[in-house]
Amino acid sequence: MDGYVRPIAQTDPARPDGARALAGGWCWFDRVELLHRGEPPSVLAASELPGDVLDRLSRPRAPLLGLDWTRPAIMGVLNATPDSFSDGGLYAAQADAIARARAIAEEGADILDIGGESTRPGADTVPPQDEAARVVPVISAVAAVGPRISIDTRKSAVAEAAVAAGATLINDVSGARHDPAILDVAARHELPICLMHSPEDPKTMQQDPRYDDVLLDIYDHLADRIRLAEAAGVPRHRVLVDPGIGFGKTLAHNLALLRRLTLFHTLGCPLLVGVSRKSFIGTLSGVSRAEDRVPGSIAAALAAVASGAQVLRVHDVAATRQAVSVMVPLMKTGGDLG
Ligand code: HH2
Repeated sequence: MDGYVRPIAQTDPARPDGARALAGGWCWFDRVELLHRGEPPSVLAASELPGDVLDRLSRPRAPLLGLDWTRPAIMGVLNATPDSFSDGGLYAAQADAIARARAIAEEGADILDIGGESTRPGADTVPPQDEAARVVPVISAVAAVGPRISIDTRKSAVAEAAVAAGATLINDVSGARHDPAILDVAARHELPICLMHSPEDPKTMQQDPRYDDVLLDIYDHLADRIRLAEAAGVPRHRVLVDPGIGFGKTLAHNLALLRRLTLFHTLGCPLLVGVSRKSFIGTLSGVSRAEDRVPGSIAAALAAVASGAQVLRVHDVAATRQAVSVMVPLMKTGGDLG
């Protein structure tokens, strides 16, 4: 089909005839926005879409790791790094990291995302053996605690070591650009992988980022990364996609992506979004300390839920969980999730 198709997500209990569930989840749509580069958008009835496009937008996403996507999943962040932007240094000592992982599990995280390399703007890259030494003992210690473990890494050797220690999801902020062999690790172990958009180099990514059309450029980029994953033996149903909020993006870029987030459902993969404590929240609210940005983070997370995002990556698990547990029943129409 010519152009980019963006479902217009709704959560009202009154659904017109012909409304379809968005990705089988809690939102529905009966109209889509049609986007073309350099042209004004137009709105079209969903019934006018070709059958395959409508099917990809409405079909429930395949369950992964026991998550069936009937409610948003919460991914709690654990940075086993000395320099992450919001909690760097706090959990660098392994005992502290392990205690924090247990606390995140108790707060109700569905997934625990453990990282040993900061990807904040300007961060230096960490040798794979140092990164593995930070994360593997933590993964081994918490693998039995409860939530699924995700390894936040750009490196195949770290992913391999993390999987051996008990990680069952790979979260690659470079979208397999930094080390494409990471796709082979996911393929070989038949594990899901999250492919995020970010510019090539985190060190320079915030220096005047530019796009022709941020939404469509990132959509095309992720579509390419999925094709690469499929070629490496990772089927589309095992790929999660993430537009990479805050990675090589200005405030205007982040807002453009979050406002039209539903476009990414057209890729046919579960959508993961990380807004937690990020600097755009500080810019919008005037709150400079990252740990004080919890209310703004929750507002942005709930906006992502209203766009049908299946996974929220957050630092404040208990607070987000409470917000989501109130939001979801307000959107659902008495068990009719169809
Ligand atoms: N954001 C960060 C790290 N990993 N992964 C995904 N899939 N999506 C994100 O938005 C994302 C991510 C950055 O946040 P944080 O982990 O707190 O900081 P740092 O990279 O400095 O460790």
